[in-house]
Amino acid sequence: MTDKIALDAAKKLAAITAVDQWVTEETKVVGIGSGSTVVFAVERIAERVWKDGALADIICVPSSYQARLLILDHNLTLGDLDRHSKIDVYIDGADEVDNAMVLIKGGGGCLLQEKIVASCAKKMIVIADYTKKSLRLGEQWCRGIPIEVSPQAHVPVKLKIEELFGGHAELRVALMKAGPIVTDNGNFLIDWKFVAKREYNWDEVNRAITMIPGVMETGLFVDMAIKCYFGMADGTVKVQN
Ligand code: ABF
Repeated sequence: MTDKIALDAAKKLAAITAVDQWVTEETKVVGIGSGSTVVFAVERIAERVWKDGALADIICVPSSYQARLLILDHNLTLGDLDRHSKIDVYIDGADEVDNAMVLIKGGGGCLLQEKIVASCAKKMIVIADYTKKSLRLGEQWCRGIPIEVSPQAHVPVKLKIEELFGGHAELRVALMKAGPIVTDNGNFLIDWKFVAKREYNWDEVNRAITMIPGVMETGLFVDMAIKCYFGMADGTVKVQN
């Protein structure tokens, strides 16, 4: 099997297992994350609705433009936080998950809306392939921690983060340096490569970075997810609490 096929199989397994466990007849509102793993979760929800005739009235609240399109493409009911601000369960992928269930997210460019939707959910469940599992952050995600910033503030925010916590922060740019990547919210992204060997208190780091004027949100999700389902290379699923 090629890497891509193996990874997709692992993502799909994690997604199906988590959806079957957490999206039940009692679930009224489900939050839909972003990224390639979530595609399999939405497919599974749609299969349950359209093939099994289950989950008839389920409402799906998106965390990105991609998630919105996924919901519409699968003919599921699109919700929003104005009408559905109490979400039963939020299902999303991650770039890296450490042993304490701290997540790095935003590698695909979505994080601000994801964190807002996650914060409205009673439970956040992470689905990922085996490459996302780490003992400590930095083992897997060499691109760093994504931080969404107001375009005007990207230089001062970068300098402030480097001064406070070391490492190197850089503006995320499009291929061929065609310009900065712009998020769904019209902001820029900074990827902060922290010092891998340094011991960080991620809760404190997250709070401190969030306080810098111009920062919209960080891709550090601390104390948010309650369970992570990893699809493993051997066809099993590892569940982390
Ligand atoms: C989004 O998708 C991002 O927050 C996260 O970076 C990424 C995970 O993507 P994938 O499932 O494609 O690995 O949720």
